Amino acid sequence: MSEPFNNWRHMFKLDPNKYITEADLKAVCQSGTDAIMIGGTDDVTLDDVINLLARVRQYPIPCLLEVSNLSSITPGFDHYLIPTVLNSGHKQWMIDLHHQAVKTYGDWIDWDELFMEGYIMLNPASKAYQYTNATAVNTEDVVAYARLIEHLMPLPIMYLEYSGIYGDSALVKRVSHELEKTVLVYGGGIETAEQAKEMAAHAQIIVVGDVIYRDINRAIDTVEAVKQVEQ
Ligand code: 1GP
Repeated sequence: MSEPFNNWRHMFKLDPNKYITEADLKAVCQSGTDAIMIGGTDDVTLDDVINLLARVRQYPIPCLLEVSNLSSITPGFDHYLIPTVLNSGHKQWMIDLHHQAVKTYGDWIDWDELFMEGYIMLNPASKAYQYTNATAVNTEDVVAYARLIEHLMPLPIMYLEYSGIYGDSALVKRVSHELEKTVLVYGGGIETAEQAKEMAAHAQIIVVGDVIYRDINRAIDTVEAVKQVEQ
């Protein structure tokens, strides 16, 4: 299927709840990354999302909202990414919030702008893992989720989420062998060009988040690094 992200390799994730200087935002948006994703875990407010969207819109780059809660959804993004946390212990993170959103906004949704991400939370110490009441998984579990996402559901995106720590590249490689139609996204702990290259060898898209706020130059280096990698 032809989706906007089919040829993408790199995304920056900006947290509406974190401050970014104008210079750093410009560097991120003009880095050559394929898209900017706006998303966070806690205290994501409509005001902050709209403010960040307006700032990113100064630059000619696709801007996506990764929906965190119902109250911070706004029109104006190129695409909307809708996470469903498959290893959550609570049904609300898999389907109930989505059901509520469609009940409320269903008449106005442009379905072609929405893409569902099958999330697997893999860092028990992360806010996202705890917030969504995720449960521990092993390699066989993750491979089985990949097969569900690719063949049964199916979903356009599988997101291996290590948020805050650098993940297991062997697991990412193993999962990549299961996916043909579904795009594999990796996110978590990428801080160097080498790490970006390693994960980009297996995942189609790597997501770089937190290092933007700690070391902008290293963050920018990950873009060029990914371009050197054949998947
Ligand atoms: C977070 O996967 C993204 O949702 C990126 O992770 O912030 O650790 O880079 P980091």
